[in-house]
Amino acid sequence: MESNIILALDIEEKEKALRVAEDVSGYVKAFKVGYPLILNNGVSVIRDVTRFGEVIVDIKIADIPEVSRNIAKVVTANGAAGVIVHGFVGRDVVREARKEAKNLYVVAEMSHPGNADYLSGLSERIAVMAKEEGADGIVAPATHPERIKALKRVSGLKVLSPGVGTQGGSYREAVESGADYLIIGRSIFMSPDPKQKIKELLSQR
Ligand code: BMP
Repeated sequence: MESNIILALDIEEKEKALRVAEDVSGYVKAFKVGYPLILNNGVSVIRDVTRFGEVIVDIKIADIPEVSRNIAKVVTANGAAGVIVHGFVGRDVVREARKEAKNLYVVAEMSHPGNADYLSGLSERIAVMAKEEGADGIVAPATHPERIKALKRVSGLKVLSPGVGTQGGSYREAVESGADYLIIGRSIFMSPDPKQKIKELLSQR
């Protein structure tokens, strides 16, 4: 099934995460694997999840360029089809991470209230830089769908958008605002029937 949902597997327990991944396999575009799963189970858990679909690793890389490149290299060697890097750390970081990631996604703006403290004032510049450095997409918030539209317009990049469901964003509004993929976690994996939940969301398209 053609799906625009990236399931955030923010689950610490490997067996549970793999059960959910198996259940929804074929109904998601990819799985997003991050700190909760990797810190508790080791980097090899990335490969485990790839049995059920592509994996985008989200440890929001935000280090100096050389270290960032090496982090991207390690997760790619362990099966990551894509890597997420923070944009606020600068162009040189994105450029180095680009060298090792198969697909690179840059966080331009975040979905939580604290985004307004600092990051939101930089988002347009980050999005343009991401495009110039050859990123495959940006991350922009479904909690503020007008920002999806604005950041897509300035960058021309694909938008991966978190914030639907538990954080208050609407699937439909995010899609209508131009989100290419929706990153969704709790409202799917904590529901009694994750696959059914995904089908319901997709039927709103
Ligand atoms: P949930 O649907 O449970 O709120 O999960 C959202 C996911 O998207 C989490 O994995 C979180 O790390 C990620 N995310 C986010 O919520 N906002 C952002 O701005 C960037 C993210 O990567």
